Amino acid sequence: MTSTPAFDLVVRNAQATTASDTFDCDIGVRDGRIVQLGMKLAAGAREIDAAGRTVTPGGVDAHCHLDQPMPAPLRMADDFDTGTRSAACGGTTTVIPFAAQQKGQSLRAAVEDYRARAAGKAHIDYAFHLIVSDPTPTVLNEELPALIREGFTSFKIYMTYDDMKLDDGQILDVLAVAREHGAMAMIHAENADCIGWLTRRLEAAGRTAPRFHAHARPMLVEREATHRAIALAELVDVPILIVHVSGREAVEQIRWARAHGLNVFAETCPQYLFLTAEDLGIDDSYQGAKCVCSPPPRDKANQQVIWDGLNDGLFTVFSSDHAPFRYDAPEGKKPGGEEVAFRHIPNGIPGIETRMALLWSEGVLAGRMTPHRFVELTATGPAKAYGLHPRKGTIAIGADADLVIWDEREFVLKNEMLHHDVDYTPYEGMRLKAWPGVTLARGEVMWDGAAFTGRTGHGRFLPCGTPTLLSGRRG
Ligand code: DUC
Ligand code: ZN
Ligand code: ZN
Repeated sequence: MTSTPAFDLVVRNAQATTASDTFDCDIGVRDGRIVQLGMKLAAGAREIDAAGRTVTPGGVDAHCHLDQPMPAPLRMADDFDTGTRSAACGGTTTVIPFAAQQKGQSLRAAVEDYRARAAGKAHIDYAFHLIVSDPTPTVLNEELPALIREGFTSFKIYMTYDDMKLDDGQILDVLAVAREHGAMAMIHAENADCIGWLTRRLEAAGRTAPRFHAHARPMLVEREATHRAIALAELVDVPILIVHVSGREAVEQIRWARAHGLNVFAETCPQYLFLTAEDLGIDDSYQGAKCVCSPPPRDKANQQVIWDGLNDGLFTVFSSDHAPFRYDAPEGKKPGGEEVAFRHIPNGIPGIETRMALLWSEGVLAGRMTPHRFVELTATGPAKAYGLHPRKGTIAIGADADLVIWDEREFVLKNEMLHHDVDYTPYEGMRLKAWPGVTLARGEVMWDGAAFTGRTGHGRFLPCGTPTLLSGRRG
């Protein structure tokens, strides 16, 4: 007589690593969830032997841009199909991209449009942050509170970009809604007027090559805006999360805020560990457009400041800020087919697939970071920051069976290995020491170490709860 297997899947002999512990166990999965952790579990319908390998929670990429509507001729290269395929092949099992409100558009319409873009396409689970660019009384009093109740519990505010930025009064209004309704406010902190002024001066001097993007956005403009964002949050008495922190001057502001007892959280991204302003060009070559992002990468000393902040708890979240624009394309870094002045180059770089391996390889395996800190930054922290924990971001009974089994092997990274729809990676030629050997999303194999094995439509929309980080004292 054959008996029904006790589990749909058992991952055997895992060296399971969470944000706090490492333990040897078998992981029993049923209906997409972890139902048992123990030694010598009964048989599963499918079994994967992880002997000798570390198993971490699947990554939660809490800042990525997929199929976000762009002004013509620009277009993002990755939609929910290619973007989540790429994420899964790199060990990420949850993404949180942005439903972006255009000025004049209702927030509800932006969410409905974005839900339609995602529907049936995602391979892994996804939630949405909102981008609030037009905080009308209806948005503030009706739409935002209702959307927060429906599971859109985080939103991003921009202090720069003409089509997105809010002035200080508007920011105060939006932060007050976050306070009243228990949402996490994410802030893009750069001073728009300083950037505009510097850009005009650079252009007047004929300095329009991609590398001057970094000259138009020195650390001072990030420092000033970070300081102002902290002051505005203090006034409203609400926690905030400063996104894509690039270096020392912003870090100092956040440390100051923390030292004064304010709940100021922070995120950083791979580009601030592995790129410098020199990657935007040491001459006027247009190739530097590949690394145009905001804030721009800084220098080696600032990379070390970011490593220190990752290790000492300054940062809660390590995201990709994947912004997929093709290099050699009229809808990408060469708008309309032209090599344009830096102010017209779409901001952002691809990185949804490389985020986890870069930090595992250069952080954990290079001895710069503990595996627990890696898990905290890539999975547990973002899940807590955005109301997805403990379903996402950990290895525990009841959590979704989102797992990465790591393979240690040396190789040279090439864009042709990746699964996004972008024609380059900024990390081309980097020597890495590891890559996910298997990615499981709710118990299904998405990546087997050689090929994408996921299923279109496997990914489900996740309504977010109140961010766990907000349950403590207020700022
Ligand atoms: N900066 C952003 O703020 N968003 C997308 C990409 C970028 O570089
Ligand atoms: Zn931003
Ligand atoms: Zn972004």
